[in-house]
Amino acid sequence: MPATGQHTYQEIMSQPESWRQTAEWLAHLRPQIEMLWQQRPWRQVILTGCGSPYYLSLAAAALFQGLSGVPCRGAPASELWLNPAAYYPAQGDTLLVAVSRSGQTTEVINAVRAFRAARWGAVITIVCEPDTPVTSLGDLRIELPWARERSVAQTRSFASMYVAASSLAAICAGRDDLIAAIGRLPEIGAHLIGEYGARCQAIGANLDLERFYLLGSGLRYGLACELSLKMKEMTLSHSEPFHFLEFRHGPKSMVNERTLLVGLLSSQNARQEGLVIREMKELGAQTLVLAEEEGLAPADHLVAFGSALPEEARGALYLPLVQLAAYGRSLAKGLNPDAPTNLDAVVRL
Ligand code: F1P
Repeated sequence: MPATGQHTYQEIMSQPESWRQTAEWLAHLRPQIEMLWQQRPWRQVILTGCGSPYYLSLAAAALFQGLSGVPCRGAPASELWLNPAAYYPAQGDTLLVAVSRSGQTTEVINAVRAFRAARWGAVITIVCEPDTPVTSLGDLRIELPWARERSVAQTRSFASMYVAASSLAAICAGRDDLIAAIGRLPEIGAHLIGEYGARCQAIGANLDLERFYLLGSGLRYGLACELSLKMKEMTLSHSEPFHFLEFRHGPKSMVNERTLLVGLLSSQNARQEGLVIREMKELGAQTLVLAEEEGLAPADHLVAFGSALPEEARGALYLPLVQLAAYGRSLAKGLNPDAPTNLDAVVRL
Protein backbone atom coordinates (compact mmCIF):
# COMPACT_ATOMS: atom_id res chain seq x y z
CA MET A 1 0.00 0.00 0.00
CA PRO A 2 1.58 3.36 -0.96
CA ALA A 3 2.13 5.91 1.84
CA THR A 4 0.38 8.75 -0.02
CA GLY A 5 -3.35 8.25 0.06
CA GLN A 6 -3.17 5.24 2.34
CA HIS A 7 -6.30 6.21 4.26
CA THR A 8 -8.39 6.59 1.14
CA TYR A 9 -7.09 3.31 -0.22
CA GLN A 10 -7.77 1.45 2.98
CA GLU A 11 -11.23 2.98 3.30
CA ILE A 12 -12.20 2.04 -0.26
CA MET A 13 -10.87 -1.49 0.05
CA SER A 14 -12.46 -2.18 3.44
CA GLN A 15 -15.95 -1.04 2.49
CA PRO A 16 -17.56 -4.45 1.88
CA GLU A 17 -17.01 -5.28 5.55
CA SER A 18 -18.55 -1.92 6.47
CA TRP A 19 -21.56 -2.68 4.24
CA ARG A 20 -21.95 -6.00 6.07
CA GLN A 21 -22.01 -4.37 9.49
CA THR A 22 -24.41 -1.74 8.18
CA ALA A 23 -26.87 -4.27 6.75
CA GLU A 24 -26.79 -6.23 10.01
CA TRP A 25 -27.33 -3.09 12.09
CA LEU A 26 -30.32 -2.03 9.98
CA ALA A 27 -31.82 -5.52 10.36
CA HIS A 28 -31.41 -5.06 14.11
CA LEU A 29 -33.22 -1.69 13.95
CA ARG A 30 -36.07 -3.07 11.84
CA PRO A 31 -38.74 -3.05 14.59
CA GLN A 32 -38.03 0.62 15.42
CA ILE A 33 -38.00 1.59 11.76
CA GLU A 34 -41.32 -0.16 11.15
CA MET A 35 -42.87 1.52 14.17
CA LEU A 36 -41.88 4.98 12.94
CA TRP A 37 -42.95 4.25 9.36
CA GLN A 38 -46.38 3.02 10.50
CA GLN A 39 -46.90 5.94 12.89
CA ARG A 40 -49.01 7.80 10.31
CA PRO A 41 -49.50 7.97 6.54
CA TRP A 42 -46.53 10.08 5.47
CA ARG A 43 -47.28 12.66 2.79
CA GLN A 44 -43.70 12.67 1.63
CA VAL A 45 -40.18 11.60 2.48
CA ILE A 46 -37.32 14.07 2.08
CA LEU A 47 -33.72 12.95 2.25
CA THR A 48 -31.10 15.60 2.80
CA GLY A 49 -27.41 16.31 3.33
CA CYS A 50 -24.58 18.41 1.91
CA GLY A 51 -22.05 17.38 -0.70
CA SER A 52 -21.81 13.60 -0.93
CA PRO A 53 -24.78 13.00 1.39
CA TYR A 54 -26.87 15.29 -0.83
CA TYR A 55 -26.06 13.05 -3.79
CA LEU A 56 -26.83 10.06 -1.62
CA SER A 57 -30.19 11.69 -0.96
CA LEU A 58 -30.94 11.91 -4.69
CA ALA A 59 -30.13 8.24 -5.21
CA ALA A 60 -31.94 6.99 -2.12
CA ALA A 61 -35.03 9.14 -2.79
CA ALA A 62 -35.43 7.55 -6.24
CA LEU A 63 -35.16 4.13 -4.65
CA PHE A 64 -37.42 4.96 -1.69
CA GLN A 65 -40.23 6.27 -3.87
CA GLY A 66 -39.97 3.34 -6.26
CA LEU A 67 -40.27 0.88 -3.39
CA SER A 68 -42.75 2.63 -1.08
CA GLY A 69 -44.97 4.53 -3.52
CA VAL A 70 -44.77 7.57 -1.21
CA PRO A 71 -43.50 10.77 -2.89
CA CYS A 72 -39.79 11.13 -2.03
CA ARG A 73 -37.15 13.62 -3.00
CA GLY A 74 -33.59 14.51 -2.21
CA ALA A 75 -32.69 18.11 -1.38
CA PRO A 76 -29.58 19.96 -0.25
CA ALA A 77 -29.81 20.76 3.47
CA SER A 78 -29.03 24.41 2.70
CA GLU A 79 -32.19 24.64 0.59
CA LEU A 80 -34.39 23.09 3.27
CA TRP A 81 -32.95 25.54 5.74
CA LEU A 82 -33.12 28.69 3.59
CA ASN A 83 -36.13 27.96 1.32
CA PRO A 84 -38.39 25.64 3.34
CA ALA A 85 -41.61 26.74 1.62
CA ALA A 86 -40.38 25.09 -1.55
CA TYR A 87 -40.28 21.71 0.18
CA TYR A 88 -42.82 21.33 2.99
CA PRO A 89 -46.61 21.27 2.66
CA ALA A 90 -48.46 23.37 5.25
CA GLN A 91 -49.90 20.34 7.07
CA GLY A 92 -46.63 18.64 7.91
CA ASP A 93 -46.48 14.83 7.88
CA THR A 94 -43.07 14.78 6.25
CA LEU A 95 -40.53 12.13 7.15
CA LEU A 96 -37.10 13.77 6.98
CA VAL A 97 -33.99 11.60 6.63
CA ALA A 98 -30.88 13.65 7.46
CA VAL A 99 -27.57 12.18 6.30
CA SER A 100 -24.14 13.42 7.41
CA ARG A 101 -20.86 11.55 7.89
CA SER A 102 -19.68 13.93 10.61
CA GLY A 103 -23.08 14.88 12.00
CA GLN A 104 -21.64 18.37 12.37
CA THR A 105 -22.33 20.15 9.10
CA THR A 106 -24.01 23.47 9.85
CA GLU A 107 -26.63 23.41 7.09
CA VAL A 108 -27.81 19.94 8.12
CA ILE A 109 -28.09 20.96 11.77
CA ASN A 110 -29.96 24.14 10.86
CA ALA A 111 -32.33 22.38 8.45
CA VAL A 112 -33.25 19.71 10.99
CA ARG A 113 -33.60 22.23 13.84
CA ALA A 114 -35.97 24.35 11.76
CA PHE A 115 -37.93 21.25 10.73
CA ARG A 116 -38.38 20.19 14.35
CA ALA A 117 -39.28 23.70 15.51
CA ALA A 118 -42.03 23.92 12.86
CA ARG A 119 -43.31 20.40 13.74
CA TRP A 120 -43.30 19.31 10.14
CA GLY A 121 -42.92 15.62 11.00
CA ALA A 122 -40.38 13.05 12.21
CA VAL A 123 -36.63 12.83 11.69
CA ILE A 124 -34.36 9.87 10.98
CA THR A 125 -30.63 10.57 11.15
CA ILE A 126 -27.89 8.58 9.43
CA VAL A 127 -24.34 9.48 10.56
CA CYS A 128 -20.97 7.79 10.99
CA GLU A 129 -19.56 9.63 13.99
CA PRO A 130 -21.02 8.85 17.43
CA ASP A 131 -22.89 11.42 19.59
CA THR A 132 -23.15 14.26 17.10
CA PRO A 133 -25.38 17.37 16.99
CA VAL A 134 -27.31 15.92 14.04
CA THR A 135 -27.88 12.63 15.86
CA SER A 136 -29.28 14.43 18.87
CA LEU A 137 -32.09 15.79 16.63
CA GLY A 138 -33.29 12.39 15.40
CA ASP A 139 -36.43 10.53 16.44
CA LEU A 140 -34.68 7.45 15.08
CA ARG A 141 -30.89 7.51 15.07
CA ILE A 142 -28.81 5.35 12.77
CA GLU A 143 -25.09 5.45 13.62
CA LEU A 144 -22.46 3.63 11.58
CA PRO A 145 -19.19 4.11 13.50
CA TRP A 146 -17.43 1.35 11.53
CA ALA A 147 -17.78 3.51 8.40
CA ARG A 148 -15.94 6.54 9.88
CA GLU A 149 -13.06 7.89 7.83
CA ARG A 150 -9.78 9.74 8.18
CA SER A 151 -9.86 10.97 4.58
CA VAL A 152 -11.71 14.10 3.57
CA ALA A 153 -13.39 12.67 0.46
CA GLN A 154 -16.16 10.24 1.35
CA THR A 155 -15.86 6.71 -0.03
CA ARG A 156 -16.58 3.95 2.49
CA SER A 157 -18.82 6.26 4.49
CA PHE A 158 -20.85 7.22 1.43
CA ALA A 159 -21.38 3.64 0.33
CA SER A 160 -22.22 2.49 3.86
CA MET A 161 -24.70 5.32 4.45
CA TYR A 162 -26.21 4.47 1.06
CA VAL A 163 -26.55 0.82 2.12
CA ALA A 164 -28.25 2.07 5.30
CA ALA A 165 -30.67 4.26 3.32
CA SER A 166 -31.39 1.37 0.93
CA SER A 167 -32.11 -0.96 3.84
CA LEU A 168 -34.34 1.69 5.37
CA ALA A 169 -36.33 1.92 2.13
CA ALA A 170 -36.57 -1.86 1.81
CA ILE A 171 -37.77 -2.20 5.43
CA CYS A 172 -40.40 0.54 5.03
CA ALA A 173 -41.63 -1.12 1.84
CA GLY A 174 -41.72 -4.54 3.51
CA ARG A 175 -39.45 -5.95 0.81
CA ASP A 176 -37.87 -8.97 2.48
CA ASP A 177 -36.35 -10.03 -0.85
CA LEU A 178 -34.40 -6.76 -1.06
CA ILE A 179 -33.31 -6.92 2.56
CA ALA A 180 -31.86 -10.36 1.83
CA ALA A 181 -30.27 -9.08 -1.40
CA ILE A 182 -28.60 -6.16 0.41
CA GLY A 183 -27.10 -8.74 2.77
CA ARG A 184 -25.30 -10.29 -0.22
CA LEU A 185 -23.67 -7.03 -1.36
CA PRO A 186 -20.49 -7.41 0.78
CA GLU A 187 -19.53 -10.75 -0.72
CA ILE A 188 -20.20 -9.54 -4.28
CA GLY A 189 -18.50 -6.16 -3.69
CA ALA A 190 -15.36 -7.82 -2.34
CA HIS A 191 -15.23 -10.11 -5.36
CA LEU A 192 -15.58 -7.19 -7.79
CA ILE A 193 -12.87 -5.15 -6.06
CA GLY A 194 -10.53 -8.16 -6.32
CA GLU A 195 -11.41 -8.80 -9.95
CA TYR A 196 -11.45 -5.25 -11.34
CA GLY A 197 -9.82 -2.95 -8.76
CA ALA A 198 -6.31 -2.79 -10.24
CA ARG A 199 -7.67 -2.33 -13.77
CA CYS A 200 -9.90 0.54 -12.71
CA GLN A 201 -7.02 2.28 -10.92
CA ALA A 202 -5.00 1.97 -14.14
CA ILE A 203 -7.85 3.43 -16.22
CA GLY A 204 -7.96 6.46 -13.93
CA ALA A 205 -4.18 6.78 -14.02
CA ASN A 206 -4.21 7.22 -17.81
CA LEU A 207 -3.28 10.89 -18.07
CA ASP A 208 -4.13 10.96 -21.78
CA LEU A 209 -7.70 11.27 -20.53
CA GLU A 210 -8.67 14.82 -19.64
CA ARG A 211 -12.47 14.86 -19.20
CA PHE A 212 -14.91 12.53 -17.51
CA TYR A 213 -18.68 12.17 -17.89
CA LEU A 214 -20.64 9.92 -15.59
CA LEU A 215 -24.03 8.80 -16.82
CA GLY A 216 -26.75 7.26 -14.69
CA SER A 217 -30.54 7.19 -14.66
CA GLY A 218 -33.04 6.58 -11.87
CA LEU A 219 -31.24 5.95 -8.60
CA ARG A 220 -27.96 5.76 -10.53
CA TYR A 221 -28.10 9.51 -11.29
CA GLY A 222 -27.30 10.37 -7.67
CA LEU A 223 -24.50 7.80 -7.74
CA ALA A 224 -23.14 9.34 -10.95
CA CYS A 225 -23.15 12.76 -9.21
CA GLU A 226 -21.19 11.33 -6.31
CA LEU A 227 -18.63 9.57 -8.51
CA SER A 228 -18.18 12.72 -10.55
CA LEU A 229 -17.51 14.58 -7.29
CA LYS A 230 -14.81 12.00 -6.46
CA MET A 231 -13.11 12.76 -9.77
CA LYS A 232 -13.16 16.46 -8.97
CA GLU A 233 -12.13 16.28 -5.31
CA MET A 234 -9.43 13.67 -5.60
CA THR A 235 -8.05 14.40 -9.07
CA LEU A 236 -8.89 18.03 -9.95
CA SER A 237 -10.17 16.80 -13.32
CA HIS A 238 -13.03 18.10 -15.43
CA SER A 239 -15.92 15.81 -14.57
CA GLU A 240 -19.71 16.05 -14.85
CA PRO A 241 -22.68 13.76 -14.21
CA PHE A 242 -25.75 13.48 -16.44
CA HIS A 243 -28.93 11.50 -16.76
CA PHE A 244 -28.18 9.06 -19.56
CA LEU A 245 -30.28 10.42 -22.40
CA GLU A 246 -29.73 14.05 -21.37
CA PHE A 247 -26.14 13.67 -22.52
CA ARG A 248 -27.29 13.88 -26.14
CA HIS A 249 -28.93 17.25 -25.55
CA GLY A 250 -25.83 19.43 -25.61
CA PRO A 251 -23.15 17.91 -23.40
CA LYS A 252 -22.04 15.50 -26.12
CA SER A 253 -20.41 18.51 -27.82
CA MET A 254 -17.60 18.03 -25.31
CA VAL A 255 -16.76 14.46 -26.36
CA ASN A 256 -13.35 13.84 -27.91
CA GLU A 257 -10.64 11.17 -27.86
CA ARG A 258 -9.50 12.33 -24.44
CA THR A 259 -12.93 11.68 -22.90
CA LEU A 260 -13.82 8.82 -20.59
CA LEU A 261 -17.55 8.12 -20.57
CA VAL A 262 -18.50 6.11 -17.50
CA GLY A 263 -21.88 4.42 -17.90
CA LEU A 264 -23.70 3.18 -14.80
CA LEU A 265 -25.95 0.90 -16.80
CA SER A 266 -29.31 -0.36 -15.57
CA SER A 267 -30.86 -3.60 -16.72
CA GLN A 268 -34.31 -2.08 -17.13
CA ASN A 269 -33.20 0.57 -19.65
CA ALA A 270 -30.01 -1.03 -20.94
CA ARG A 271 -31.02 -0.78 -24.58
CA GLN A 272 -31.58 3.00 -24.57
CA GLU A 273 -28.56 3.61 -22.34
CA GLY A 274 -26.38 1.37 -24.50
CA LEU A 275 -27.30 3.44 -27.57
CA VAL A 276 -26.00 6.59 -25.86
CA ILE A 277 -22.73 4.85 -25.08
CA ARG A 278 -22.44 3.59 -28.64
CA GLU A 279 -22.99 7.08 -30.06
CA MET A 280 -20.33 8.63 -27.79
CA LYS A 281 -17.87 5.88 -28.63
CA GLU A 282 -18.41 6.67 -32.30
CA LEU A 283 -17.61 10.31 -31.50
CA GLY A 284 -14.27 9.19 -30.09
CA ALA A 285 -14.86 8.68 -26.35
CA GLN A 286 -13.37 5.80 -24.43
CA THR A 287 -16.02 3.97 -22.44
CA LEU A 288 -16.09 2.33 -19.03
CA VAL A 289 -19.33 0.41 -18.51
CA LEU A 290 -20.56 -0.94 -15.21
CA ALA A 291 -23.41 -3.36 -15.76
CA GLU A 292 -24.96 -6.55 -14.48
CA GLU A 293 -23.75 -8.49 -17.51
CA GLU A 294 -21.60 -8.09 -20.59
CA GLY A 295 -22.85 -7.36 -24.08
CA LEU A 296 -25.27 -4.55 -23.19
CA ALA A 297 -23.13 -1.65 -24.45
CA PRO A 298 -19.91 -1.16 -26.40
CA ALA A 299 -17.30 -1.02 -23.64
CA ASP A 300 -13.58 -0.36 -23.91
CA HIS A 301 -13.54 -1.33 -20.26
CA LEU A 302 -16.25 -3.41 -18.62
CA VAL A 303 -17.14 -4.16 -15.02
CA ALA A 304 -19.73 -6.97 -15.08
CA PHE A 305 -21.40 -7.49 -11.71
CA GLY A 306 -22.86 -10.93 -12.37
CA SER A 307 -24.66 -10.41 -9.08
CA ALA A 308 -28.07 -11.94 -9.84
CA LEU A 309 -29.44 -9.38 -7.34
CA PRO A 310 -32.64 -7.45 -8.05
CA GLU A 311 -31.83 -4.18 -9.79
CA GLU A 312 -32.94 -2.05 -6.80
CA ALA A 313 -30.37 -3.67 -4.52
CA ARG A 314 -27.33 -3.21 -6.75
CA GLY A 315 -26.57 0.48 -6.19
CA ALA A 316 -23.54 0.10 -3.92
CA LEU A 317 -21.79 -2.10 -6.49
CA TYR A 318 -21.26 0.89 -8.82
CA LEU A 319 -19.20 2.78 -6.24
CA PRO A 320 -15.86 1.16 -5.27
CA LEU A 321 -14.43 0.66 -8.75
CA VAL A 322 -14.95 4.23 -9.90
CA GLN A 323 -13.68 5.43 -6.50
CA LEU A 324 -10.54 3.37 -7.27
CA ALA A 325 -10.25 4.99 -10.70
CA ALA A 326 -10.28 8.40 -8.96
CA TYR A 327 -7.74 7.19 -6.42
CA GLY A 328 -5.43 5.90 -9.19
CA ARG A 329 -5.70 9.18 -11.06
CA SER A 330 -5.01 11.23 -7.97
CA LEU A 331 -1.73 9.38 -7.39
CA ALA A 332 -0.82 9.53 -11.09
CA LYS A 333 -1.22 13.32 -10.96
CA GLY A 334 1.02 13.55 -7.91
CA LEU A 335 -1.87 14.59 -5.64
CA ASN A 336 -2.75 13.25 -2.21
CA PRO A 337 -6.20 11.61 -2.33
CA ASP A 338 -6.44 11.81 1.46
CA ALA A 339 -6.30 15.59 1.41
CA PRO A 340 -8.17 17.12 -1.54
CA THR A 341 -7.28 20.66 -2.54
CA ASN A 342 -9.17 23.45 -0.72
CA LEU A 343 -11.42 21.01 1.18
CA ASP A 344 -12.13 20.50 4.85
CA ALA A 345 -13.68 17.36 6.28
CA VAL A 346 -16.51 19.40 7.79
CA VAL A 347 -18.04 22.68 6.64
CA ARG A 348 -19.05 24.85 9.59
CA LEU A 349 -20.66 28.21 8.85
C1 F1P B 1 -20.24 16.61 3.88
C2 F1P B 1 -18.87 17.06 3.38
C3 F1P B 1 -18.68 18.04 2.34
C4 F1P B 1 -17.19 18.42 2.32
C5 F1P B 1 -16.30 17.18 2.12
C6 F1P B 1 -16.68 16.09 3.00
O1 F1P B 1 -20.06 16.40 5.25
O2 F1P B 1 -18.34 17.76 4.46
O3 F1P B 1 -19.51 19.17 2.61
O4 F1P B 1 -16.92 19.38 1.40
O5 F1P B 1 -16.35 16.72 0.78
O6 F1P B 1 -18.09 15.90 3.08
P1 F1P B 1 -20.92 15.55 6.20
O7 F1P B 1 -22.15 16.36 6.52
O8 F1P B 1 -21.26 14.27 5.52
O9 F1P B 1 -20.04 15.34 7.39
